[in-house]
Amino acid sequence: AKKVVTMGEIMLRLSSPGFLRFNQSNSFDVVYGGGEANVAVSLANYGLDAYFVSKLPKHEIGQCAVEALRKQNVKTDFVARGGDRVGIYFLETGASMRPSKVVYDRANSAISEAEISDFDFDAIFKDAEWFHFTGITPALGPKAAALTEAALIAAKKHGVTVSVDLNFRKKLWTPEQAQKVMTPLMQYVDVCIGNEEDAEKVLGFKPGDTNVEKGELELAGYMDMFRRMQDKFNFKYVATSLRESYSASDNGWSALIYDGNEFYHSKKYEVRIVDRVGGGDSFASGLIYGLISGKDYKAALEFGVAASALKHTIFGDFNLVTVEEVEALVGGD
Ligand code: KDG
Repeated sequence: AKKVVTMGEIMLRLSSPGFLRFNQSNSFDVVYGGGEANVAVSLANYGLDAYFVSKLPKHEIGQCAVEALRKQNVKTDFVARGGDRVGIYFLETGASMRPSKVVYDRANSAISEAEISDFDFDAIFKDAEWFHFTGITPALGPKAAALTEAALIAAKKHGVTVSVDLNFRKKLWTPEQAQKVMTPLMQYVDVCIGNEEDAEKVLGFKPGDTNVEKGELELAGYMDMFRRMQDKFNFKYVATSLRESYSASDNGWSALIYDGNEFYHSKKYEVRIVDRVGGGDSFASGLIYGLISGKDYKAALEFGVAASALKHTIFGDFNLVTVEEVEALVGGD
């Protein structure tokens, strides 16, 4: 199978059960997740040789995180072991007009303190076809930013295609910091994925003014923004998933891609949300899978948006769906 690589932080996710508020809850549901780990899990579930690169402590909780990946057939050969902390994130799931809440407890996690010398990037990228990273890892601190750049340089040396999910995380850094660190990394990127907020905060791009009411899809504005992004960075593709309403229970869910010449807007799904965390990651992984497996970019986008629509129905960060299940949704009316 084709070799794909993602790099980042996998965290312990502790969520209050059901829709309990944090201060009502006497227990937490335990799963593991993190933007790039979620993508690795999806790609492994689609049958690719998906390697996750990270660093995790040698203790039992670090081991649990490794096993959570292995259980999904993610290859953990390049997970360095050491350091003291597994990052944690607490999740209070929102409902209706009450938004979800996330509290991070991830400072000084093993991956945020990892050294470039913890990894053999020549071995990691040997015979690899694809490398995916996100704007979360460089936000963990200067060491993680340097590690990301080292990985990108190595990936390009090995002729690997690179995708980024810009993934702005306001609790980790400011837009100014994000732009300073992320802009120079765009020279290594072939496929850029990011919504309106990400493009603005991470790269300083805003959708054009389109006079469309807030809450509706501002497609023309996105198109204008994608054109300018592609112009500046020469991406092969720019893509985003699009959420049409801001209510927490019902959402129109579609996606848009630009190939430097033409735009394509996917079919739209009405999703009822069980767990939206990882929705963007499942879109990125579906798009990557589609492109890697030789679909044209429109079909790859349809695969990505269908995969992501399914994710909304699945508890936890990981999108536990097969290629057949996604294809069945793509093929349906
Ligand atoms: O995309 C999902 C992520 O937001 C979630 O897994 C947690 O990685 C995470 C982060 O840093 O926010």
